[in-house]
Amino acid sequence: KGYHVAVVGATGAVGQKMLETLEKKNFPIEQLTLLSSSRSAGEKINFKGETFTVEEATPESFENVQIALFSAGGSVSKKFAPEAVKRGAVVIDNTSAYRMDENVPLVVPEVNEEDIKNNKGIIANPNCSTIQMVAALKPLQDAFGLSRIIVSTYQAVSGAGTAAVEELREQSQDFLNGEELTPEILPVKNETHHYPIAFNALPQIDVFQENGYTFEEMKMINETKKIMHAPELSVAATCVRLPFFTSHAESVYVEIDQENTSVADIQRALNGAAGVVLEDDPSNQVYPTPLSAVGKSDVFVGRVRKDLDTTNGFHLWIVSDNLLKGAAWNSVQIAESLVKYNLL
Ligand code: 11C
Repeated sequence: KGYHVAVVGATGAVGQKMLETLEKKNFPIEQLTLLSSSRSAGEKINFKGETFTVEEATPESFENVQIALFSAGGSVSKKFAPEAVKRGAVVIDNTSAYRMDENVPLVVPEVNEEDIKNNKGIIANPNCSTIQMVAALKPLQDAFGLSRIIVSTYQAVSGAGTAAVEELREQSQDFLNGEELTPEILPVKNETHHYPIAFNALPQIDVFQENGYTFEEMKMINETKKIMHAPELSVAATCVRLPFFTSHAESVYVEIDQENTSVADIQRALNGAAGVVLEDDPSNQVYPTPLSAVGKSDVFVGRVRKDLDTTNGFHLWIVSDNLLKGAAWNSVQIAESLVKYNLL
């Protein structure tokens, strides 16, 4: 027995990874509907050896759909998610449109899987940089309690979409050829100023908010508190775009509630935790990197160190494929949880 699954934004970077992940994890699908904006309608996509034609999304596209995976931008989710829900589908939304809505569970299955039981038709998939951080920190929250997080990110261009990936590719060649650079996409497509990403670092991901933080930074702050059920947790973030294609890396400082905890205690809590792989052996230069995480579903943690000036602070390095655990895989995991709890 399988389900009628719709993928909205099927031709985008995340949509394609969603289809790859559904296929790879052998999610039970009886019928597949691939949807997009009018721009990409008509494109052909192969799934499990069968060719599907992408259709333009309309409200009627969701008739009889049981699970709708959305990844086509917030405005598409705002327009069509309620239409899908009205027709009986459960929406798993990979945009920021509904994440902070109190009627919408925001879910990373390793952290708060049971929250899906409270869904009213829409379940939100968090921002990629948030997902990998909370997945790695959940075992520490459970074992020791968490009071503070300070994170700096090193984020791949694929987080900004396929146009940003192309911009990095072309700009890198132009830079090495000594040609003049004409940035048009990064840091934010619709902003006034654009800066080169090739051989550079851009301390802006998404638009600035009134408090001086970017929207990406505020997502990490607000989503983390919601997912971890920890409104009192202190969270600060600095989000930076770097010139590599896939996987986000994060330098994270955490303060735990217990004193006298050792690096070995932290490593023990992380080792074997669901979805987390410890790669931490400085004596053999073992630690994760963005390239070593590409194509993998897990969240990798290395460089665990005790802070030298506090009694309860630790530093960690967290890396994961932003298109998989950060987006497609987490969404498919939520779909698996819906099946597991018989919520369809
Ligand atoms: C980036 N984290 O790397 C963003 C992309 O809210 O789902 C994910 C945007 C989102 O630019």
